[in-house]
Amino acid sequence: MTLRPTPRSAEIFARAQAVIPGGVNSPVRACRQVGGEPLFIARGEGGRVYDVDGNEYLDLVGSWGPMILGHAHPEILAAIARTLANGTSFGAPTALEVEFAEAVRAAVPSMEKVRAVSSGTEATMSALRLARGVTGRKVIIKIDGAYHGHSDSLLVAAGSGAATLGIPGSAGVTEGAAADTLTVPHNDLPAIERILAARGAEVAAIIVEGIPGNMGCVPPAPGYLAGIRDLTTKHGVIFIMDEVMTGFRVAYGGAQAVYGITPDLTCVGKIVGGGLPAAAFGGKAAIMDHLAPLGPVYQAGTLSGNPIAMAAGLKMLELLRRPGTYERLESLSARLEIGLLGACRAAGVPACVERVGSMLTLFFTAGPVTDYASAKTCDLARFASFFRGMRDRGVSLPPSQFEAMFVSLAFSDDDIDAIVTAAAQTLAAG
Ligand code: HOZ
Repeated sequence: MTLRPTPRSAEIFARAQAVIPGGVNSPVRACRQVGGEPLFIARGEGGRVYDVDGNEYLDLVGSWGPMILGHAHPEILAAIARTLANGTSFGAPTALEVEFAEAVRAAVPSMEKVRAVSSGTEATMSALRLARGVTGRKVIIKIDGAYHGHSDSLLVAAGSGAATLGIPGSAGVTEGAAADTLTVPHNDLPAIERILAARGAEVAAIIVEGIPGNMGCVPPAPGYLAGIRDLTTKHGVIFIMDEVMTGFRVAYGGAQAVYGITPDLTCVGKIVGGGLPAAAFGGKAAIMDHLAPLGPVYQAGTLSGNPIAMAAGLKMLELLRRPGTYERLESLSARLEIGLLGACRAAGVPACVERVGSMLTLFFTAGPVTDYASAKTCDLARFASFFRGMRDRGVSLPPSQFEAMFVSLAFSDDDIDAIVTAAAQTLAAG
């Protein structure tokens, strides 16, 4: 039953499929796992988005993380407008880029030097190249079901859209690129230890999501990240923490602040761009100084440090520094977790919630979910009908069981209660 007619979205999607592969510019948006079609969004305001048919949705996608303050935040729009008046791109340095790097370093002290790029994919790809250039080693270790963007060597056993669509290794990635990527299960420190004992001298880097969010949200077990830190130090391996989702989200200083870890390199994105295409990587100065023009590792970009994106990101970080930000996010998100679990229990549906701060996944399995293998025990048909029922009741969820919901500061307690009521009705309807 479709409670909300969406004929305009359907019409645009039909046009889209003739000119855009699958009708979308990023695969998960096609809503294939949930047996639906994408909604075309006309605008957003606070915690809500509005589709082209005029339907309103409480938005738990939040542009996959960046909209932590809600959509169309007036102070961010004003910062963009002020900067826009001076021009949009120069391909030459601006003072805003320096301010941006200083703000990122102040938030994440392990990022002693920072380079701005335009997307999380660029950040992780560049960090890997840097790690290989610095160590002179080829092999990287990544986590099964983790997703770090779509550069070749990171598309092995990838989460997010690759997991959603069942594409564990992408066509077009050469055997050579894939052969240098070794994978281990999430939260399996002994597996990392075994690889490093056998091949440590070949391994340039291990890359982990601070808190994996692309197999759904699956927190690190106690001691896991600290164990990786110890092992990488012992074997001279560069520890890269991908905080594209978690940076400025689970704490102002990201997952590394939550767990007390100092990685060698960190990648940030999403929130740091204030909703515009900006990301960054950074870390120990002794490593970062291998980048051109100081060193031999090449990395570049015409739109890197784009002034509009820098202005939006800087304003976003400034607003997040206001007292009470993360306490409020925690209280809204805990309310959502408790409400969703209560709704599942009342309906007799086996489920668990994995959550760190305002990032969470409702998994349709008894749980706990500790890695990609346990995430895959979920009832995907149940998730699909839940997604559709929630959409019909005015709640927009990420269209995959293997993604995280993101709670926004723009929500009120009543908004959270409305989401929980929609969940209870959806689950009761079967
Ligand atoms: N890879 C993103 C989620 N983990 C989805 C990006 C998008 O569709 O915008």
